[in-house]
Amino acid sequence: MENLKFIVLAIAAAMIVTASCKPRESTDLATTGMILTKTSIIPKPVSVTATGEAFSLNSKTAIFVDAGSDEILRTGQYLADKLNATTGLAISVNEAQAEPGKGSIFLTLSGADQSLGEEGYTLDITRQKVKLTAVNPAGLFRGIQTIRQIALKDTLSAKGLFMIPTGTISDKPEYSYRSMMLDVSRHFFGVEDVKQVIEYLAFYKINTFHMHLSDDQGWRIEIKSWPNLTIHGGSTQVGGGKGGFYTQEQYSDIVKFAADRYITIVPEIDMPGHTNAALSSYPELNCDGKAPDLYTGTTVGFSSLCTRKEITYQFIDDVVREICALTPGPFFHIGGDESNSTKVDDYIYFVNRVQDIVAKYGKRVVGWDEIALSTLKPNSVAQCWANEENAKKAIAQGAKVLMAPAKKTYIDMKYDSTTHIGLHWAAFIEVDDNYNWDPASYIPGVTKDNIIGIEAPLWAETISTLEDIEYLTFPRLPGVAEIGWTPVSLRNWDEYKFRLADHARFFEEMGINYYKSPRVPW
Ligand code: IFG
Repeated sequence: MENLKFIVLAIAAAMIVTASCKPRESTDLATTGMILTKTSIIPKPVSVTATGEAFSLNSKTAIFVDAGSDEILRTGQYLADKLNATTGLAISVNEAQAEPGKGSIFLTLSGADQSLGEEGYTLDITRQKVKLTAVNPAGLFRGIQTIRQIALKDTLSAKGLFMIPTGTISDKPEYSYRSMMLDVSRHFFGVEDVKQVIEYLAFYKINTFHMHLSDDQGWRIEIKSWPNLTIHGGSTQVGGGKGGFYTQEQYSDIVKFAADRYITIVPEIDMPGHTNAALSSYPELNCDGKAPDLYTGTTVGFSSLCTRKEITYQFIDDVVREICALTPGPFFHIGGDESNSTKVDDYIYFVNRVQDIVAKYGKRVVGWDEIALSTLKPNSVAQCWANEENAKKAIAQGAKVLMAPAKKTYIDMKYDSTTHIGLHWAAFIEVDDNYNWDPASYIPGVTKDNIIGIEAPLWAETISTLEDIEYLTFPRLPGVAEIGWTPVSLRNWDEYKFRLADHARFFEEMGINYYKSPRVPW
């Protein structure tokens, strides 16, 4: 009897959603008729064609994946776990022996549109089934985030029915490097907090997580050949708290957690400036052989490694070697910012040598834009944060630029003068300020071809908890994700703000402590 009742209910639900079968161009999927389920996908997909019906996600739904791939099976399980957590259903994951039938969600690499590239995907939703096709498992994972954003609770959910509006989505990113940085030096954040941040990044199709692992106030990654870096250099933080650090095992755990979400870790060892924690750990690293005290303030620019001492380069070689051995991603970030206590010639000499060390361990150099003063390796990346001339110097040398202009992307900036945490030396950055710009036209002479991507740095002078991270990160991060993913021709604040307002449901479902900006029509 239960079964019959369920079937009648499911048919009724599908009938209610009258089919306006004429496909119509739409920025989102939406059903028509009695139940209006409109989706608000962020980042906005490149192409969405709605057909106005609904796929009923319910207790009969099953996920099928290409057979024979543990990686795709794991990706399917990720989707099942997320949908089951949201819906309370118990959706199973199965290896498809043939094309799955009615009521299935099918993840497959066969028949993919190759033009969608590494992370692109196609989502075909009919009343009968949902088919997610991609060239790579990474594309399947990005498409899964779209499914998560359109499988919405609605009036029928109490009865275990979730209507996914039908249509076709074809999607791929504008930029290949879409990133957030977390400063874990000024204040240390443990593995669980870092994993939670990575989980948020996955939901918005961000694919890179830059960890600022060392600075004046703390060294946060165990280096076995220089143990005092963490024993001493990791023992405090801004304000004098107990600090902390990641063992190499914990760092590897973070790297794997990120990789399972197709997110690349970019480790940063900031040098030659921002190095008081290292200098305090080893007297021999200092030009005068004397180790300074640990530092728990927030001024910058006072420290420098001793650029003309050979032991400095032995130290860097050991550090870079050990971290690169734990980092599968292609990038190593050498910092290079605010080396105000390093003579320019010494700085240039230093950065040239450090680039050779990073290249020796098979990684591409990333550095803050000042590194453009040196002779950049052809495949290096200058992270534009403060000096537009440096960005031009970098591209003149054939390097790429990672756009992170402080006035637009620094999410440690206060939203406005009333924000209880954050800084405002660059600007107050409200949600619309953070969204309303185009990396490809921000600096005259720096065009889309010069730009590898975009990053939102979160510096930690004034934050010390996951709630603080969430408050400054949301709701600005979704906008940064959209700038990195969606063609600028499809972006418009007056349309985006309504989609962002609809994402409050996700922030609340995920327990995110977000800032309810007055600029957003929540
Ligand atoms: N600039 C410093 C950071 C941090 C930041 C706070 C860069 C590259 C100001 N360097 O941004 O260490 O102090 O907003």
